[in-house]
Amino acid sequence: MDCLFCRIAAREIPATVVHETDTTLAFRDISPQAPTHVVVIAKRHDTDAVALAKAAPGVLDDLFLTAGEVAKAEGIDDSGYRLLFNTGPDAGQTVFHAHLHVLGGRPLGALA
Ligand code: IU
Repeated sequence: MDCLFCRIAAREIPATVVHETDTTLAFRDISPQAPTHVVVIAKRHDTDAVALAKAAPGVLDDLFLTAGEVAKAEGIDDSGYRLLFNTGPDAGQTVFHAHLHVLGGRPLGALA
């Protein structure tokens, strides 16, 4: 298995897990860009969010539901937070396994 996030999902590589469901795993990003920066991955492997939407749309829903649970647990559901999928190299996607960034805990400003 050469996919980093598959290996995290299999607990072969350590991560600071903050939430887990049957289909998703949420852990703290190792290079946080905001006070809260959690990555929500699907346990199944698809290269990006659109591929996941085509193959298993219910699991894409699960990513959002997990993100909402994370935001609530982090105390940022009232102040607001950003949900972000980087899709492809020009967007800065570096791990080609569908994942949703949850960013918050400070004003995030406009997107570039
Ligand atoms: P991206 O959307 O593919 O750029 O997001 C990948 C994220 O995974 C990025 O923010 C990394 O800091 C993060 N990450 C991680 O949390 N743990 C790791 O072991 C590795 C990357 I490698």
